Amino acid sequence: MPMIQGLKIWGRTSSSNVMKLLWLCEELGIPHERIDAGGEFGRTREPFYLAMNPNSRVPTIEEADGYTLWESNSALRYLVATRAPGSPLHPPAPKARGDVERWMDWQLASLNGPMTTVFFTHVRTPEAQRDLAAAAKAQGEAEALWSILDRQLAGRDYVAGGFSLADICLGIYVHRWFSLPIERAALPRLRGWYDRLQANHAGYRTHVAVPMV
Ligand SMILES: N[C@@H](CCC(=O)N[C@@H](CS)C(=O)NCC(=O)O)C(=O)O
Repeated sequence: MPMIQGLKIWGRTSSSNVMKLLWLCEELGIPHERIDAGGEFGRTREPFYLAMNPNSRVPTIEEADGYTLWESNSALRYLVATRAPGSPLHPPAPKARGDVERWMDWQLASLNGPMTTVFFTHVRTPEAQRDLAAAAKAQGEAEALWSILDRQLAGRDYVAGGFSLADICLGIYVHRWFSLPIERAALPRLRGWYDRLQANHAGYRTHVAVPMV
């Protein structure tokens, strides 16, 4: 399949959801141009951006033919479908695909809320304004969820067996979990998976396992 050219990724590199796409592009060798948007770069409330993404959020991807897509997990699926159809990163077989997709959905539906609270409290909120009680509650919720993933990783190198989009969706948060200045329960299989992502995936080291800002 000839590589499709002209992909643009709109979004700042410090966004965990942008990181997912940059990591996938490195895994699959997908050529792209990244354009800063969101956070201190603004742009997301300008009419041209709102026409692509009415949520004023990053990432948004834009194809050379004008097609645009938001929601990072949808963009991951789309990029595999258009650049690497049949890839084990998003396996075509229904049961294998189900195993990957449920963890992608779990990241957005379950882990996203508590992890966002913990991360924003400790990294993006000035000390005097931190709601430490809310952060502690969210940390407890996050730890219970990470314990579920720790059990899932028993006997598996990656979340759904082989390396997949599930690892990309969840890998962005496990770096934050182990880097935040908090006390954590020992979850050795989770830690082993985090170490494996760093050891085996250059895209993870470059785009995800970086200082938190
Ligand atoms: N569910 C959306 C969430 C997008 C989102 O919340 N993005 C954050 C950055 S991770 C954002 O745009 N924040 C505002 C900004 O950067 O201006 C996705 O997965 O793409």
